Amino acid sequence: MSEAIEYERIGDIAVLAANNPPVNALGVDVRRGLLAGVERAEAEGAKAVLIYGKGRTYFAGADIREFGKPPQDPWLPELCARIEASPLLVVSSIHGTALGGGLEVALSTHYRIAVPSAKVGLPEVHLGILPGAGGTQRLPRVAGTEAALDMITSGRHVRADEALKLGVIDRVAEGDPREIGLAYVQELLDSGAERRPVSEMPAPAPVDFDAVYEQVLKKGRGQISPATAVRAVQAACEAESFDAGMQRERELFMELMNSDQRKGLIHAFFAERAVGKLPELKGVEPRMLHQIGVIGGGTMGAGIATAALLSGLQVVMLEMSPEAAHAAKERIAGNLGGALKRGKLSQAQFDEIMENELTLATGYGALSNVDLVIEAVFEDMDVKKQVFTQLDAVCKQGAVLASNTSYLDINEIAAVTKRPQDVLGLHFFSPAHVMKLLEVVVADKTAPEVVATGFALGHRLKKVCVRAGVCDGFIGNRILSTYRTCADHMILDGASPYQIDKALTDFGFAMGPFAVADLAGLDIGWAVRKRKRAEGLDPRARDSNYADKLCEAGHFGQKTGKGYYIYEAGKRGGVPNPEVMPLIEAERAEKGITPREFTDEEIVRRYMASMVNEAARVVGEGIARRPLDVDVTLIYGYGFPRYRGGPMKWADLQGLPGLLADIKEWAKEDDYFWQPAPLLEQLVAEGRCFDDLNKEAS
Ligand code: T1G
Repeated sequence: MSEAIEYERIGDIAVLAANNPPVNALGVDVRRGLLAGVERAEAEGAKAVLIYGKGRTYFAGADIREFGKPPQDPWLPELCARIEASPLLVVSSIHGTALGGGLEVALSTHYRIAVPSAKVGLPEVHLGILPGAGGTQRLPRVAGTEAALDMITSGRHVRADEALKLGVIDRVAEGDPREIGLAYVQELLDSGAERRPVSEMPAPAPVDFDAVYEQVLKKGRGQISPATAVRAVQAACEAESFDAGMQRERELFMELMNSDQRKGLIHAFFAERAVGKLPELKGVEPRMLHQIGVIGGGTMGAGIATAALLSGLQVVMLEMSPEAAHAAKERIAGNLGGALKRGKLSQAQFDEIMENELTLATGYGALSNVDLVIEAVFEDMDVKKQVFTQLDAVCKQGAVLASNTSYLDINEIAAVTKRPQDVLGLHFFSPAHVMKLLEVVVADKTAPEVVATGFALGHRLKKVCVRAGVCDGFIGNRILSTYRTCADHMILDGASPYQIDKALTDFGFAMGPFAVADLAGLDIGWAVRKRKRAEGLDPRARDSNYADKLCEAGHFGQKTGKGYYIYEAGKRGGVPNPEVMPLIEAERAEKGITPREFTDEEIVRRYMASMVNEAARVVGEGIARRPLDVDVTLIYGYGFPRYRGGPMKWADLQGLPGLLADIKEWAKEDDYFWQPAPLLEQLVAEGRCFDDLNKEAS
């Protein structure tokens, strides 16, 4: 018997305990152990089988690491069918998270009990596939078609109490999964309970599947797995038999398994876990964090303070006047009010935080005992230097001094202190209590345990942390600046902001670059362009000024009601601002440019090639440790469609040689902007891809 499944007899009951840490994934050894265990129980004349998971959870799903490799017997659907067909009474006892294939195994058993904290779900659509071991056929039979469609297309985890109401599980009981499982099996045996093969239950009632399909497809914004899963559930209702439904599920599952979206989503799943694993942090202990200081209570500072308070940290909010401190407190209260409304916070917790966890201050002395400080003051190097000079004088030995700057040089900031080893960047994304990305910016002298402390703070704030080196814009903003410039070049050459935005939302971005600019504020881009002009632009750079004219007219986007789009109060989204194209046409004329047509395909190709090329530079220079760090940054901070896996995964799937060939072709028209990144040329020359670098680094 495989040690992945431990076999034990307790009287008439055979107990199969999964022992495959960390999450009892249904790898081939587990599947073989389950099959052998059921067969042994039958051969020995047991009356019932209890299946549960040791450690932290019941089966959390198929082993995702097996995807893309030749499948090994027994396949999960066949194993489920074999368990269900057993003449013995087969019962699951669930704790932790019974997800995907885990819930499908549970549904193939005849009864299901769970502890109150257990959750169940079929999250396969988040991996670009659909439940492929009978979940789309069995779940609707126990929970009904609507509930099954909701669970399968959303992939959400369902708590035990809701699962009980839906009929997904039969009993909820406090206690150890093994003990409550044995008691439940004995109760069933004593009462003469019958086997209950779900596959023999009546076919679920159909709904208007075409309407559901269209609605789910639209919501997927280009991701196809949820809508495809609707068709699998439809087969449960309409196929002439359970087996025919299973056949249809298998066909649709294989279609998705072979898709680029599955490759992209699986890559994203592992990348967001790998990104926090850095060899330089192995064995490095972060410093303790109980109280942090935040300097500057504007949108960013208040957001950072909110995230810290929600994580249980005490916060000292430093502002330069009592009025500003009070305004910061109001912003934080407003942010926490959102958590209150969503039920993430109770009123008592809200009051406790506002009365005891948050301290307002107007003097640096209040920061003398904090473990870490994050400054979120005006984006000006002189101002930052003044702040860090004060912090160096006031903060206790060992306090971590962090800047939230989005592009300024952390080395230069650290140099004004006597403790550069304690200085790093913690670049949050606005709103900081909502956006999950945190760039941990490591300066030349930042000590390893300070880096580890930055990651520990980020994880405590439930952020996805990415290590970044020091350069203008770190990882995300540096790449953004390049692909945004590419968009501006296409505007000058003939495309419109509205065509570009639509082409990129059709590609899967949540918003196009111009709608994003309106959201962030056109004054931010304006300040960057002015700064770069002041620093001295390369004469070969194609500078554009049409957007400056919008700002000079006071149009900063959503915050002024007008930018590339015009925004009406209470309405989502905006309509194109008719003042924009005349400004663009005037600049084209001024520059002697004859506009040309762009296809949506060319817009996406150029935009993505510029993103990948700059990302290759960022990886090549060590600003990002691996290509996957760029993927995670763009997915979590810049609305990159997750089902494409990030720009580097997308590039691998497209083929690097073709991208490099395009870049070289475009370099004939503009050899300043389109300079192939050395790393891209090297990988193409060696016949390698970005994922090879991820594997080498792990
Ligand atoms: N397969 C392989 N490894 C897995 C895994 C899985 N299903 N789930 C987690 N891991 C690894 C993960 O990479 C990490 O590894 C460690 O376990 C801890 O995970 C036929 C085909 C269960 C809620 O989609 O949602 O069944 O980094 O850091 O935050 O229809 O893991 O330590 O080396 O996430 O406590 C369906 C995916 C599969 C569940 C736990 N199942 N997993 O979260 O820990 S498809 C899923 C999760 C399927 C069938 C189809 C979460 C979790 P390492 P973690 P966590």
